[in-house]
Amino acid sequence: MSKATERAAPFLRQADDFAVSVLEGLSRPKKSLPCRFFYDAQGSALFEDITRQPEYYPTRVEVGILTANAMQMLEGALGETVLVEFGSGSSIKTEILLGHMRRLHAYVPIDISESALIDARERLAARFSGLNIELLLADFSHPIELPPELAPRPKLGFFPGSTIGNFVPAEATRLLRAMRETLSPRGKLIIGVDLKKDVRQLVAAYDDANGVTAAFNLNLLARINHELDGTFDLQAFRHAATYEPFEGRIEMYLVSVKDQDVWVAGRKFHFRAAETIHTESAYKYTIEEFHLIAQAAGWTPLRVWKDELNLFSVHELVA
Ligand code: AVI
Repeated sequence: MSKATERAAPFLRQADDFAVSVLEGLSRPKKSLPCRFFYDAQGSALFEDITRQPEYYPTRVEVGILTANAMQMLEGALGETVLVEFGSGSSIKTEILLGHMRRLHAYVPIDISESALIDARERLAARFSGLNIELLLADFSHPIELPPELAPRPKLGFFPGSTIGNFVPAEATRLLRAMRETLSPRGKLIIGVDLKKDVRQLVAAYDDANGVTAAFNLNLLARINHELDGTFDLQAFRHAATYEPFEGRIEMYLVSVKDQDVWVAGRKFHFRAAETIHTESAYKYTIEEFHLIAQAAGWTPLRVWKDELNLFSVHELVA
């Protein structure tokens, strides 16, 4: 077992968690599946592909904001800081910050995918020679104990991508509180948050013309088929994305195109024609709405950076 795996062992129950969550979610009167299970190898590749679709503005716009403002974002963090990234994945956006950090003590990417962590370390080590990279295999939704030698140093958290939007506001608050705990004392967080905007633009971002988001959504059923002995016919479900203005969120669904039975892990589930499985919510915030959530989690919001079209925001929060 690697050093990273050892540290994270208590958090790594993905396999059991998947079976229990799927059976529980499909047994509800309104069927649902948690979006955290989108990201098997195929799902992660499809997500990367989504970020390259013309309609999916968040990645492109956030990269632009980070590139234009990285120096400012890092003001006051140029000392012996520890950069902690939550759900680091491929660490692509981190390179923008790392390019501007001269006296970084260590970079700590946190992710539940050991292969993503190892790949990212390889790429970053090649580009930033001498960079101290401490992989942390863990679920960032709980407070995480950093290695003791790093804990007392000033810490800069990084949580890009508007992943915070995939949590309902109460969970988002809990998550931000856990991050504050992980980063304390002397913590600061740079976090990407997608903004409310024209409904057509929002829906298009989650229902691209090339059908990549549809394939990403349907891959969840393929994953259930492979890992839980499921019998989902992927042709018998279609992808749907809607914007709920009252909740301020995109909702993604898989819609049964006919009356059908599906078996999962030896249990039978019935789907009526047009019955839905809710697979993801993506909350969109105004600056003020996000400030309230951050404050409820004990953070003090400071600066905010946006693009010219007000599509996306990057916030600076201090503990
Ligand atoms: C990872 N997360 C921020 C993406 C989002 O925009 O909510 C996931 C996604 N789902 C469909 N497209 C992208």
